[in-house]
Amino acid sequence: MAKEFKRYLVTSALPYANGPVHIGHLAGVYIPSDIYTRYLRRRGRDVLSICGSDEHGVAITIKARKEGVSPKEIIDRYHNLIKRSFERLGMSFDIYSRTSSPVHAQTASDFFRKLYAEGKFIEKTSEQYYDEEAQQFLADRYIVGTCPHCQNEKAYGDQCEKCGSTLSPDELIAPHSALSGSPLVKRETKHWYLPLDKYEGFLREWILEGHKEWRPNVYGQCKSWLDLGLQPRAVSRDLDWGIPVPVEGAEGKVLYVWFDAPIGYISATKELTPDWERYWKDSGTKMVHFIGKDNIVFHCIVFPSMLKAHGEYILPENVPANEFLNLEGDKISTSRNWAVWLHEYLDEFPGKEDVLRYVLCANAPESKDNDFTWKDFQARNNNELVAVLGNFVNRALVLTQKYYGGEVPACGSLTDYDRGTLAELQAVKATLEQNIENYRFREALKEAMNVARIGNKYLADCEPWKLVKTDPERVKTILNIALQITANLSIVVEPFMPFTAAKLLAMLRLEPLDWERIGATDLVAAGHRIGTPELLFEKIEDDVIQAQL
Ligand code: B3M
Ligand code: ZN
Repeated sequence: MAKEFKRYLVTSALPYANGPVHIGHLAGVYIPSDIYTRYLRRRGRDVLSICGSDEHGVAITIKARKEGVSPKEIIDRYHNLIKRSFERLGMSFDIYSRTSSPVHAQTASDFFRKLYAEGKFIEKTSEQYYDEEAQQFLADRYIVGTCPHCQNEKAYGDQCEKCGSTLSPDELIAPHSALSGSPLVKRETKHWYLPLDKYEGFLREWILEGHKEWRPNVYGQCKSWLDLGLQPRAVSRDLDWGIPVPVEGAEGKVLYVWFDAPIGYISATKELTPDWERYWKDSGTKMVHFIGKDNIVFHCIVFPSMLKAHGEYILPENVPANEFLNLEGDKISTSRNWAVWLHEYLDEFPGKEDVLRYVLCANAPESKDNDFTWKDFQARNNNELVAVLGNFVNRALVLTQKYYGGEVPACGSLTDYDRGTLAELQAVKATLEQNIENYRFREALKEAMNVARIGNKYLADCEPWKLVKTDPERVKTILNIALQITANLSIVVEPFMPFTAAKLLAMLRLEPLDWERIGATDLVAAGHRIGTPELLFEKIEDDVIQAQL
């Protein structure tokens, strides 16, 4: 029996404030997260959606160095760009914060101090890579070398972007400095380590026994990590950009960005509500982390171990990580500027926010890497959004305007065909809910669009535009049913395409309808006057796609 939860805490991976958001981030993390959150709200659940910019880490200082500006300038530029472009896309976070905020510094420092005071860390002096030319220790992205798994020569000291595997600098082949290119020397330095090996038993029990329902790609990665055996992991770095390690003898050291960033979920919740502890510490909360597959180890192994070590916090109930989205058959890459940037899309395709939300959900890499192509974007817009959803709604509204001056006609006696259509409509709700509750958003979107398919088929089969001469009474029933189906669409599409849902309600001149009313056939009362029909979607022509290519 599924556990009953009193409230929901939905977190979305905090994008690095070192560049814009692209369609890979959206398909992997943010569209699924927003669908889930909007759905929970429509069902009247108590839900908080948390996000914000991840503003520490060497990805930012490398970018600042490359541009000859301060890291502060980089994070302010990209934090604002990302926040604004999420808003324009209709991402409905309850808060979009940032890890350079004072509340976060305090929260992360307190978290570290508690673990430190309770002896949860190992303090160890070791030899770390040092760049004598740049006069600084190197960590993570400051070290580049060849990935031992996939021979990618641009692998970083902490992660290989090509195959997604997590690395340590010693694993890299021919490591050298990303700053000066010079070979590396080793120098002694002290750091604090979280002994992940001590949490193997807990993680085996919690994940491998307790969460067999997690997505196979997530469960599988956790299992292979645990089977490989966990090592202590450094939670501090010799860097000057980040949160200072808040203990004696830690001058010049900051918290490792992957220790600090997940705590950003907690600090953002604190900024959002004084009630934050009810969400983070009460077992009645269902916490779900939306991330990409390269973040699985941090959200399923490292952060849960930190939370367990701290002792006061709940653990995530699910981590539905998506795989990667490629662009035109090639991996999306910020550094190679091979991406569709969200802010550029929004500028070039005004009014087409929902087209992007639709296509990225329909093609989401939920169980395997997937490809975004402009041809497919055009095809889905033209053959699904325009030809099915747009076409059906337009006919229902235009014919109501044309035959009844916009007044909803009364529904007469139903034929068997009508009853069959309405039965199909009534079957949507349960399937739609089941798919969303189980993070199957592609399937859920198909089910929502099924309502448009039902409506489109109904009108095509009944052909009211022919019948109106011979049997006007029958046409009233047909159009009344078509309008009820249109009203149903305004509910079911909202999590996926909020702008379209708003347009539908405006054209029907209705207030937002309750989720529980999906399948009802009395949503639009006879005699109600609808508004002026407008096209929900317009065809995208080849030349527009050519320009993108
Ligand atoms: N800043 C984003 C990434 O790895 C990383 C997520 C942090 S979530 C706490 O692409
Ligand atoms: Zn690799």
